[in-house]
Amino acid sequence: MTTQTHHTQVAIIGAGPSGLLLGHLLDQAGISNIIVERADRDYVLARIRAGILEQGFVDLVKQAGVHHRMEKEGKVHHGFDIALYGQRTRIDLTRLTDGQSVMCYGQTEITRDMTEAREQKGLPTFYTCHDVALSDVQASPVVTFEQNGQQHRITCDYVAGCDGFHGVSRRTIPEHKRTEHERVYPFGWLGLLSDTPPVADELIYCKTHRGFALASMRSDTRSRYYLQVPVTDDVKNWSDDAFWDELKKRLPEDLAQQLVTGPSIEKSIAPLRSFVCEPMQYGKLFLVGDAAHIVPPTGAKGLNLAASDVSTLYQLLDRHYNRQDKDAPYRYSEIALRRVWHAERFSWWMSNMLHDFDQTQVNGMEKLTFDRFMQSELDFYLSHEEGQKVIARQYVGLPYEAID
Ligand code: FAS
Ligand code: PHB
Repeated sequence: MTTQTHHTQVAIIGAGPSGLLLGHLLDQAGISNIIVERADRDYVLARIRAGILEQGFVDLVKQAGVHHRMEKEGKVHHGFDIALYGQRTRIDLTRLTDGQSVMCYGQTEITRDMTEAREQKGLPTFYTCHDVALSDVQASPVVTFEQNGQQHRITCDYVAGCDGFHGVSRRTIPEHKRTEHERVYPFGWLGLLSDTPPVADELIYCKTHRGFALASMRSDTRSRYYLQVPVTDDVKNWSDDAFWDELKKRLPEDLAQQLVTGPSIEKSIAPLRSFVCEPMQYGKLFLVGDAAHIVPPTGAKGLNLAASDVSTLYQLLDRHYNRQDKDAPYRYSEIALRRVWHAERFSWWMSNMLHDFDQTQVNGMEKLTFDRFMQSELDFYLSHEEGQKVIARQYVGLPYEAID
């Protein structure tokens, strides 16, 4: 069977939020792109993940022209609570950051919006692609794959690896050319989605002796809750009733009494890790979003870091193609990594502050001692305006680096 050949300026691997957002911005700049996605369209659109968008992400989505439903259905949040053993402190984001806020709008929704907008533009997207392989990425990149029994071959100027933590792009960089930094946490997040009204108007991050819990939401009628569970736990161990009973034990008492429960729409356990691959590029291959880095979701940074990578890469490719700055793309990794490491540290810090490390030995110290240190550090931050400002400034997202 003959191989179908294609050419484009930028081949994008992965039709998740990174790939879709990059594709829209490149198209707007007149830069041709093709997306190659391993899964089928419905599978990608069914994934339930992040819920909080930084202003930088919201601005990019507006720039890409795919913001209409987000503006109608998304909810601006001006603060969130941290409940330290039942004692709630509100982090007033807007006051502490001179006017900034975050948008509560599910990743599932923004992925659908960008997918449908791409289809309306008629931009080429291949789903259910098997054996995706990248070659010659240092000189003249080629992407090959098989779809429905047909072999395909894409020649391109650049490849954007937007294929997540388990994708093919990072593995294309020779091992001796990349350094991987990783910390795996001894717990995961058991998430539940339900068509029940949220227990509060804003998010509540709870630190308790029974472990961490998060009360989040997707709308006024759809809630998203998380419980810290041992990394060895299995979602089959958790009936809906068991989940609701445990959540009530971790929420502040007044909220536990007003919690509206109901059947789960989705329930799953996500492992937690901190991970960074350096550098984030190799020749003409760029790693974007989860392909390059992972954060524990405690700081709501995963999806938002992907957006700042996209912003940096799009601007550098725009300079390359439209302002004859031929070397611009080679600055990507250095610029992107500065913001990545800030978000990695904040996410690690929030995770250490808010979770119960159920190991007897943590960092060589007795668990109780470690927990007491963590509790007193968080107590210090929450009880001082300066400390709350540090949390607020990072939660709304540090500024994107200006590309001069
Ligand atoms: P994604 O993983 O979203 O997308 C990668 C795409 O590439 C997928 O569609 C995949 O099918 C495709 N792909 C993979 N391999 C391929 C190959 N070889 N060829 C072609 N395509 C391939 N972040 C938060 O901020 N808050 C949260 O609460 C939160 N919860 C999460 C829960 C889970 C279970 C996971 C896994 C992540 C969570 N995250 C959260 C982080 C998440 O939102 C990511 O940051 C976000 O999905 C990053 O988007 P992408 O970089 O596009 O990667
Ligand atoms: C979510 O709503 O899924 C969510 C919100 C904030 C987080 C993590 C997850 O920090």
